Amino acid sequence: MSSKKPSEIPVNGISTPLSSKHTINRRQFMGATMAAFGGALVSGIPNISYAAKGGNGGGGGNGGGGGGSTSTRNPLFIPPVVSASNAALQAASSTVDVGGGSLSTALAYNGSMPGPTFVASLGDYASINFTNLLDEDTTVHWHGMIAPSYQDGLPFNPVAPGTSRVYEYPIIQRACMNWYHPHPHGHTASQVALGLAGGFLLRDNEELALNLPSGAYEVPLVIRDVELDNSNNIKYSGNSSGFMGSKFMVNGTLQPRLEVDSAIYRFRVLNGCNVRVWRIALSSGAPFTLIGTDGGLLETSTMVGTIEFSPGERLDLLIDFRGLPAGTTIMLQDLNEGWDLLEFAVTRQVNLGDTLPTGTLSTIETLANPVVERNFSFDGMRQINGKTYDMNAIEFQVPMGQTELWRFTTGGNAPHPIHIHGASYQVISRTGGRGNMVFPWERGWKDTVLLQDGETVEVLIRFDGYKGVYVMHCHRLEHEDNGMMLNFEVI
Ligand SMILES: [Cu+2]
Repeated sequence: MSSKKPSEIPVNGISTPLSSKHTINRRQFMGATMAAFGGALVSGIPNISYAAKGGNGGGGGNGGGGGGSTSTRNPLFIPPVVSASNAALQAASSTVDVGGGSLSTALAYNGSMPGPTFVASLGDYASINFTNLLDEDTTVHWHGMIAPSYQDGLPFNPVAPGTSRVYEYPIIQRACMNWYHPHPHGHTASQVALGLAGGFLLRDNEELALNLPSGAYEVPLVIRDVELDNSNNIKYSGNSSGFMGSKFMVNGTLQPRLEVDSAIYRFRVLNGCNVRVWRIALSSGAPFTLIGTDGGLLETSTMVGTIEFSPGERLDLLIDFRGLPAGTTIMLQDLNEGWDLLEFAVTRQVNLGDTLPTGTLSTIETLANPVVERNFSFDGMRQINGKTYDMNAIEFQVPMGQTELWRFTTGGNAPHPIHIHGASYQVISRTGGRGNMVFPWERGWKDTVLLQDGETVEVLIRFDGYKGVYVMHCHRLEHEDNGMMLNFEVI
């Protein structure tokens, strides 16, 4: 599935070029274990069985759970992990394994869906040579990254079919999970829905010092809905309102299953849908331990039973499987649709002595005292403040280093996930709609926040990165393509 060398493909979870003693111990431990298990979770190695196609919700199953299980779910794909220094990335029509050897055509980065998980650390220099092998313009936007305007993959800097360019920028921000996806004006929704997206993990010393679960115990989860045609190929069937698939995938796998040890796992979660808002919970009733959001770690962890998050938003979650006997299964569920998104199957009891973090995770500067207020109304399905996107217009200018209050409202047609490029922001209030509150998963540094009907959301923002033109837009991708987007310039 991937053009990467097998050595770059982790058995399970996210390997990282940085390591602490603790990390190495865990990885060695897991490596030995996985060898004993025959590497059943190695993604991209189809567990060949084409029988029993067409289960509910996610489609085909193959009975390939391993370990004597009768599960009809498919091993969760883990995208290859690649250093962002001197990397190559291609977007092309590809054939991908959507679970248990069932093949689909899709658009993919480096033949992998999701694309490779890039990893870089604060102070590194990302350099990614991108080639567009699609038959239309695309860009690669590094969602959440603080990058110069020309490196940000903006719609006015398209990469034509058959051409290449290098995206390069220093990593100047704290540890977090960003992601990358196309951002060409008018074609973002279809390209993303057809498969183009990938994770991008940033590391720093503050995060490393916490000794959070790593290696096989840190797993990305890109959760999205999907539509398949009669030949099992991924298709795009959106309209100007949006795209809602009738099935779901986690990391490109239909009906996925992840075998876990009785240990604490760290999940790096992305809502990769065009439109859908997920409301996740565990079937066991156990809470998630939320440790981070879009822009990295929270100040302290929070236990939460359900989390609602919209396209583009990320969650850094710990799930505690300690003490659970082998044979235990727990579903990660979406309460909005009643879908069992991912089955966790405890297959092995271990005693790592791992504990949930207590106390301070991170110190976050609190933005305060805005000197300018700006109001943005997200109206209909294509307008901000009564205007559709004009690629050649700069709607306003923002001085570097100035704290501002931006207020989002909507006249309807939500969900509108509001995403700003070029800086992270802090959500300070919500009124109306779901209530007068900022949810626990909206704390810390954010770059995307959900605006539902009837809501007004206020954020404080300060641009400290680069001068230049950036965009703000609705991350309901069809709304974005329709023109619910604007340019502004940091001066
Ligand atoms: Cu919208």
